[in-house]
Amino acid sequence: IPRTSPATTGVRYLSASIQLTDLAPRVREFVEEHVKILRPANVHVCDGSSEENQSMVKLLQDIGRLKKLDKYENCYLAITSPEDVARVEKQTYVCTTKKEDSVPTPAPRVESVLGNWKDPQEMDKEMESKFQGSMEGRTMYVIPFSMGPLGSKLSKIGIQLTDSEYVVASMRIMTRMGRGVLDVLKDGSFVKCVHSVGYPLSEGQKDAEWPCNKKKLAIVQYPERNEIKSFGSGYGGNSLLGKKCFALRIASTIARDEGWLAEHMLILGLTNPQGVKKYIAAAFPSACGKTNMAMLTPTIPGWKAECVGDDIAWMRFNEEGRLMAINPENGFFGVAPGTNTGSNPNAMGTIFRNTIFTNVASTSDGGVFWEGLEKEVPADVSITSWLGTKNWEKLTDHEKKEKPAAHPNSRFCTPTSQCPVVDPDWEDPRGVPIDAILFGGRRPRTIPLVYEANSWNHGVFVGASMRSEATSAASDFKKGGLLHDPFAMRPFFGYNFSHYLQHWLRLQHTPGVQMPKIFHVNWFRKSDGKFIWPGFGDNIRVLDWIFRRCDGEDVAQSSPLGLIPKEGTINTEGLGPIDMASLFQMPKEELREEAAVMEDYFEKQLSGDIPAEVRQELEQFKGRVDAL
Ligand code: GTP
Ligand code: SPV
Ligand code: MN
Repeated sequence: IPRTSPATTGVRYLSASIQLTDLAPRVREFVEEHVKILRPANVHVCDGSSEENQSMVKLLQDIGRLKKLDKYENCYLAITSPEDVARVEKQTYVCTTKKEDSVPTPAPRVESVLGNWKDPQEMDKEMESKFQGSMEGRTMYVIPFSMGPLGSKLSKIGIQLTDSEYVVASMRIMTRMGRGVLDVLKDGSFVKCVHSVGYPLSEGQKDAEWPCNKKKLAIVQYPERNEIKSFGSGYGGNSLLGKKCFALRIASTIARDEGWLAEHMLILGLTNPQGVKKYIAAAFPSACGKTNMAMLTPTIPGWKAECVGDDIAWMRFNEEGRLMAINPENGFFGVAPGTNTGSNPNAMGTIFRNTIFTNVASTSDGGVFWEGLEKEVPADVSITSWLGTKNWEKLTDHEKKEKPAAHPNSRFCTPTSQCPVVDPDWEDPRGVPIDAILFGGRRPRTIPLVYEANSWNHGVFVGASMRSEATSAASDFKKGGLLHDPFAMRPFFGYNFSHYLQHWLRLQHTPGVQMPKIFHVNWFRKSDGKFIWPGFGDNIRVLDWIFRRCDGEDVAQSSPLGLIPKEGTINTEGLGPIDMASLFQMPKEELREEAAVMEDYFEKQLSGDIPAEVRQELEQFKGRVDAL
């Protein structure tokens, strides 16, 4: 491997404990093949040791990409380019030989909103031209990582090549990474992940503060080959390839073929005052409350909530027919704004050690700040916004709204093991048994606080019909408008959504299985522009009702959408005045509109491929609305 002089590029090399010659043949071949294309100045195989991490973080500080936050223990701040702050759905592709394996066929003259397909060979050519020499003047890091506990039968291994030190340091938090993975892998097969920020350095060229390449962005999944190629972005879901690209897009395809589920879901353990424990999984779209619910602090005395995962669940039936879930991740990549001691004390108890913050504001006492922390920073500190505005605290309220201190999609990247309420079984290689699956989203009107699906088929229809207000987690949409986001998976399907529905419907026919109950929740109902429901820790009141439904208690009554709580069966003790009636109001005209929107969406997006069961559930829903 050619080594340019470190002095010419400013790049410093880390001492390597793993040599290329130590690698198993398949891994070595993958690396060497890409060295020829990417032409890095150096190659470093990550062993995952703390010494390696310390040098990596030192290097990141030397090149100015991380700033140490002196107020905390081993915490750092990264500020990205303002052009590289969220996932990019329009430039995200799934490439399969046949188009219909990736995306459903929409009705004539309708554009699909359920994923972008491209022919794999055509995409290979495009990507190869982007990748030619794209690591010149940089180090290529080789990251062996495991999604799921190392060695669990439910886990899968990937190897990511990257030219971003920020990615290496973040992957060390988000995944189990390093030498141990190579030992488990031996010469087995792995998901091949190639990532470049797309900003090569010629001799003597000064690096960008946050190298990226917006013009040539592409995030590409090849499910038939278990390969991922990502170019041009250093941000979260675009660059930490174990997360959305692997654990959702690639894994959902593997799961289809092997009869399990890879979902955008949190996993939470709940113990009631009688000491009975159940686990639930919940799918809410990006920035709609998964991390918060995963770490919930119950406001009803006697309840305990414990966190298994906050973003992704891999679920598979065991021999006893129980749906067992693992969290394939090792860290939280959580939304910072809104996090505070009131809303999420457990996140606050997690994030001030060994954490990388991205695009939050910093304070003059070496700390961090974001919207929601107003009451938790000392009065005399000055705040520098993520965009570099000094004395941000002195701006007018109007200016503060226009130019928030932290980017709305700013994040913390922190180890799961540090969570004060991490579940004792969160790394159990067998997973935890799931009793209920929740869907939800931001619905200011029409959709009640909670309802239960009438059956598994109805539950699949409920998941398919999900809509939610757009958030800052994806850069392609204006905040606020209602977007379809079936199963909270719209940006993450690795295969045709119509086939995905069939897969979900099929699961109930697996011999001897016990299906979880399905519910829909909505913490975001508004009146006069304000949330009606207090949310956060008070969501335990809804979970308590769900728990009782799982035990078969007679606390539900029918409604057009599904089973809703009988009057007085949601525990509101100690809540103060709350307009429960508004939370459950379902005006006939709004339900009609809801049904019409669903029908239009299915017909336009799935055209002739709407599964019969889903069509039937839609007709039944329309019938129930008409009968009102
Ligand atoms: P991703 O990491 O993007 O997948 O997001 P997420 O689903 O984990 O969302 P998260 O829990 O980070 O919440 C996003 C935003 O929703 C934050 O600003 C929270 O403060 C807010 N939020 C979460 N739960 C509630 C709730 O129960 N009520 C209200 N009103 N807001 C909430
Ligand atoms: C999401 O957008 O759902 C996230 C953040 O969890 S990212 O990793 O950027 O996809
Ligand atoms: Mn997410």
